[in-house]
Amino acid sequence: MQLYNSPLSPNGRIVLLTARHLGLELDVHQVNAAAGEHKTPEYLKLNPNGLFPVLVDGDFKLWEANAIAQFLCSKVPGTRLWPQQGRAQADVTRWQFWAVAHWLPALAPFFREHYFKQLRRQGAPDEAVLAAALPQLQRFAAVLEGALTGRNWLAGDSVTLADFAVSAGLMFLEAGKLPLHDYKAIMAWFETIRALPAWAETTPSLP
Ligand SMILES: N[C@@H](CCC(=O)N[C@@H](CS)C(=O)NCC(=O)O)C(=O)O
Repeated sequence: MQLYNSPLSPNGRIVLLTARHLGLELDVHQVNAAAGEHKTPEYLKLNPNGLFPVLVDGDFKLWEANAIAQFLCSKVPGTRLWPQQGRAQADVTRWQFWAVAHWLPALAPFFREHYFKQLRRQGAPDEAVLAAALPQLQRFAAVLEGALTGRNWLAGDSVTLADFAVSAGLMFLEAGKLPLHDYKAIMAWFETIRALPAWAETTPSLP
């Protein structure tokens, strides 16, 4: 299977974490985003959205990171990353949707302003953007903090795709100056995630 990705993509990180945890080898093609490779007609045949990650498995092209993560789990029957029982599976799915709908959009202004702007030499962080983004981040961080209080994992009693979907954006905890350090349960959980071999082995060296 081929994965089209960028090492700086939190969504791509979900796929890399999943593959590594499952012990699946992916042939990773690094998309040259700076050159606009993901907007070329050839790439748009893989993903008409012009985004990464994309998985190619024979004649099957799959985009959306969490769908890819679920698909990878289907290659490893019995994996606890993606439980098959109704409620347990729905619990994991709930966090995957939450991460896409609420969590990553709440984090993104912070890593855009503090990290990507600097990388692209686009000037200083816009304090007005950061101030406007803070209430949403606090709103959803409180939800996550509540869910993790007294628990090691987001869903069930072992690591699942829920943990990967929600933690991936925290790859920019320091570089994006994410204001999450006062959330003790989130920080404790993230330390546990960081200690997983899959996390360490998929950590890019940030330019
Ligand atoms: N919901 C999609 C989001 C994909 C996405 O937004 N990818 C970003 C990287 S994290 C991207 O391709 N950015 C390049 C661009 O916007 O041109 C997924 O989960 O795969």
